[in-house]
Amino acid sequence: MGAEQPAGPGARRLTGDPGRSHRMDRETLQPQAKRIEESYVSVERTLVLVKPDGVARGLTGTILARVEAKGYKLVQLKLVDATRELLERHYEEHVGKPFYEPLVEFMLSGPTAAAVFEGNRVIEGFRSLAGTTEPTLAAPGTIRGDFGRDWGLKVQQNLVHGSDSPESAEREIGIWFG
Ligand code: IDP
Ligand code: MG
Repeated sequence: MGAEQPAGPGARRLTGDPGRSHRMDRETLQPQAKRIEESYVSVERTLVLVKPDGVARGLTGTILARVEAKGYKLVQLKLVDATRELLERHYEEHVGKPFYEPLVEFMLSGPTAAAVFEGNRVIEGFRSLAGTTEPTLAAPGTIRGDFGRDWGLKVQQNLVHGSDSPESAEREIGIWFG
């Protein structure tokens, strides 16, 4: 983990770099690449959801662009019509809270864009980009602060979800992409 992937075959064709010499370069450079890789701390992954309000408002691209512009790497992406069963697994920590059922209903109200982003400290980095849970109080400059507001509903429609720990990230990525 930690090393960037080489550009895809299309990029290689554009530069006219033949596949054979590319392979030789990789073999020659491998020991050095391995040393560089070992000098990095482990790369994290996080689950990012653009919730149904973000998708319905046409903000999916804008939101994902902010995460990419920050420098995190998009590694998986799909549009999902979440089922109740999936949402009950995803939000199991909130079972019994007053906003739980409205939250599940909200997440069932339309498609969600599910993405996995990768990068050092991406979990806290994304949550910082997202802003605090309540969009009224989220700082301007954050996703929730710039695009969210209180709509007077039982659940806060706050555009995005981001995993809150490496353990939740792996669990949630398994739920949405497993
Ligand atoms: P987070 O998304 O900022 O991590 P969580 O506490 O994990 O916040 O809550 C999950 C989601 O449930 C929130 O994003 C929000 O949509 C909703 N929510 C959380 N707390 C409340 C609340 O007190 N009132 C209404 N909705 C809430
Ligand atoms: Mg949470």
